Amino acid sequence: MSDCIFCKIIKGEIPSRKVYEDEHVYAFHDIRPIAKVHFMIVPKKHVDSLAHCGKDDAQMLSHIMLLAPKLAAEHGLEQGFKTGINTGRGGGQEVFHLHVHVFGNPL
Ligand code: DGP
Repeated sequence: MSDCIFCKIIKGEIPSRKVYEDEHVYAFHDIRPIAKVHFMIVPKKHVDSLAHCGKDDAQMLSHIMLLAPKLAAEHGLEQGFKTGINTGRGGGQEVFHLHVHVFGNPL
């Protein structure tokens, strides 16, 4: 989507602090962190939200969820972390490109 801020970040058109990248996902630090470590894992394919995912997205979703503990541990959160997926205006979603927040404070 041409006017999507996360699509622009994925394409490198807007700078970000990269955490991880592969063929399917891009992860980067949140610009407004709510913990010492706070990054988001984002599918490269534009999907508005979790509520817009279908069966075809199952592999992408599991890939993101399995990456979360790995990337969290690599960022000092091996003792634990929180995840969050804000969905829709009622769920407090601000950026309408699916993303999983991973955040926490290293012990
Ligand atoms: P939400 O849609 O409410 O789940 O959260 C969107 C998050 O995206 C919010 O915590 C702030 C972050 N954010 C918004 N714009 C940018 C940006 O341009 N760069 C980065 N790194 N983060 C952003």
